[in-house]
Amino acid sequence: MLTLYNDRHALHHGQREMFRGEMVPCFEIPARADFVLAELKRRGLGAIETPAAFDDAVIARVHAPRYLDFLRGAWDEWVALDPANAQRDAFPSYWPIRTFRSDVLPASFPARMGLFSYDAGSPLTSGTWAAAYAGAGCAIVAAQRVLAGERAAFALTRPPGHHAGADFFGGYCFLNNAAIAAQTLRDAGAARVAVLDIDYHHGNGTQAIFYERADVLVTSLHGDPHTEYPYYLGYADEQGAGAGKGFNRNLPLPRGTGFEAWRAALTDALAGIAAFRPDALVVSLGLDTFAGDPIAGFTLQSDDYLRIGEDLARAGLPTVFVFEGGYAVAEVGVNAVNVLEGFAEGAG
Ligand code: 6XA
Ligand code: ZN
Repeated sequence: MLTLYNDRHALHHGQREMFRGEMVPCFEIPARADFVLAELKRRGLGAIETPAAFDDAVIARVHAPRYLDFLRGAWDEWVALDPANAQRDAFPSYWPIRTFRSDVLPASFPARMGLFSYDAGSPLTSGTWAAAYAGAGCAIVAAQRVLAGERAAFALTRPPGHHAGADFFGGYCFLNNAAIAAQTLRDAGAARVAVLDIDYHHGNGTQAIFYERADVLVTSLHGDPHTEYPYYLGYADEQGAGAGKGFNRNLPLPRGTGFEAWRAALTDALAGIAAFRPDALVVSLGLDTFAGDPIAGFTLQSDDYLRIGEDLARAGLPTVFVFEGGYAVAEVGVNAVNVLEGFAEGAG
């Protein structure tokens, strides 16, 4: 399988994140992608290419211009507040929760930091924009290559993307790579695109971006938001709105769910996707469903990921895989590549 990769991902390197009242070392680290890359090479799973140049117009079709302006300049504004900030990652401190205005763009950088985010767990670093932009490029080119005839392609990107909304970051995500891949497919002629999110966490950003659209079906399997991040979205009764009514599907599962029940939900998800008759599939490939994941609660084993790949291949669709979460760093390479290999073998 073709992989699109850019080593600029490593420019995003958060030091610490807020976790239950203390600053702890970041879980979302460059080594995650390094392990996946090394495993791809070790198993010789196909060509690994770095997009040279790409048309970035689709990014502004997914994300709001004022958010993109903010992200591009955020690090310089952070350092302009205090030169000592060059040594510290940027975090929001204030958020415009209910009753506050979000239509006004405050001049204050810390105020805009909160306007464009929803948690304190997502450090913004000197290289965040460069890494996220290069990652979006991998997603765009992966989608283009699939349209050009590849059966599947893998965008090996970080930071991840599925929590990022049209105008906010959070959950380690800044640009929504899966949404960007789906929009690329749509713009190039795919009439209907399905996004299937199999990360442990609900892809609230992807859901929100497509919530009122009937051309992109978003289906997500994830830990029940009653107890699991991102808590405030991802419930089964969220089925889309307006023209998008019926085109969003959430399958929350209790913490502790093992592969048998998880796979039954995947079968259910794939049946819904087949009924939608999409022209292409985007898979938000999170590996934090693994039993050994430090911040999640399902109990999948490494071999299970081969079966997942085989199940996905049976959908018979041109498929773009986009890397999302997965923090058992030593195993994330094997688990990710197991999905891709299972898919490649299943696709025959
Ligand atoms: C809160 C947990 C963020 C979850 C990130 C993730 N700091 N999302 O893996 O898929
Ligand atoms: Zn996750």
